[in-house]
Amino acid sequence: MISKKMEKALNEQIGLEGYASFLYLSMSAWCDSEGLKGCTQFMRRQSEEEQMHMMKIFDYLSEVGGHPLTPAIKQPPSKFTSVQKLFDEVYAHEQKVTKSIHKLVSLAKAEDDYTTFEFLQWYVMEQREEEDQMRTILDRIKIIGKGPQSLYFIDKEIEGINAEALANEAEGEA
Ligand code: OFO
Repeated sequence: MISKKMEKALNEQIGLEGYASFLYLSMSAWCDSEGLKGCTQFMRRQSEEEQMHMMKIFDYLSEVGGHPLTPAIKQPPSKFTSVQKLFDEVYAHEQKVTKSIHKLVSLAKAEDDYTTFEFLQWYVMEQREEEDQMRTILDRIKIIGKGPQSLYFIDKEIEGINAEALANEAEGEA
């Protein structure tokens, strides 16, 4: 049986993952309106991934005798000033999620809740990968620079990163 404190903290995490899913969905719509096909697909896949992260905690809470709550999600921004700023925001959000996961790990440790501690390890790894991916994207945006066709090349780059992520996922499922 999970403690009330841990249950509350995991429910808050459900809200954070849900917000990330909506934020990335909103970003995909903005990318689409800018004609950035690769970025649209990338953000759409990220949104679905965050939805899966949310559901994983939702199901875990039920499994351990807790009560998962459907979160109230505030409307994310729908306008972004540039692709670089958009990815800056994604990176900042992922860093916030990482901090929150680490706090959950500390709580699980403090409560000697080894089941939740073990469950959270997947998220620790996932966040490391996500942050690494966002740093790679931001580095490449910087390298491409601000030339006349930079948006075209950035979009192509993100399309490639997305295809790679999809292939890795398919490999993981095989
Ligand atoms: Fe689930 O927040 Fe990142 O991946």
